[in-house]
Amino acid sequence: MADLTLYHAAPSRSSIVRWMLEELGEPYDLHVLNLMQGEQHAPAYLAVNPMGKVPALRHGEVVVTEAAAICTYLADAFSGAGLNVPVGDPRRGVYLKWLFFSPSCIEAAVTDRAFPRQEEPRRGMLGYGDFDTVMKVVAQGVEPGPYLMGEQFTAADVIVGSALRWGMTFDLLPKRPEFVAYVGRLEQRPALQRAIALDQALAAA
Ligand SMILES: N[C@@H](CCC(=O)N[C@@H](CS)C(=O)NCC(=O)O)C(=O)O
Repeated sequence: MADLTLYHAAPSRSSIVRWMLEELGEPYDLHVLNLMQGEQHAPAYLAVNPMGKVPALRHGEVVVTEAAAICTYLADAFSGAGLNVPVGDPRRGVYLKWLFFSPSCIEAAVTDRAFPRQEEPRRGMLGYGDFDTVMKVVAQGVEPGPYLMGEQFTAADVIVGSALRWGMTFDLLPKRPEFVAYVGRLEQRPALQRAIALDQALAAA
């Protein structure tokens, strides 16, 4: 039994964490939930994640939920893999910005566009401001490449890259050339290719 257990459904946001685990190369167990059958709302799982959502990660006695938090945690806990920017390094500020930017700005902007509100909220009241500004900021972030932190691939690429891959797959965000080039670079990574293949096999089983 591995020290790490991913509560998972394929494909879903827990696929982001599966990619991260494949990047780390650490052994992990899967606890697969059938979302269609509502297993995420069973009391046993609500004790793990009271939100009734995947992913959740158990590491020994520690339980972490929220994909971005899990990837941040894993990058720090297994820092030998070089996927974090450690405390004390001045680059950590930008690294954390991207880890938070994805769930708080990219995902919020994309889902608001997919499910429009009845009334247009004031820009100043929305944490992400507006969709076009979010896209422009991300494009500026990924354009220099190869990764968000330059030559170093980090957990921030797993998070932001997953949001861009998912968003473009479902036509929820524009296929800007900067996004296509960046996601193309990420898709060359053997760990992402492994995670995709493993999830496809799981979904087909
Ligand atoms: N904020 C969460 C969102 C997780 C989430 O929405 N997961 C979906 C799958 S992609 C889920 O578990 N849906 C099942 C449900 O809500 O019943 C994160 O980023 O980890």
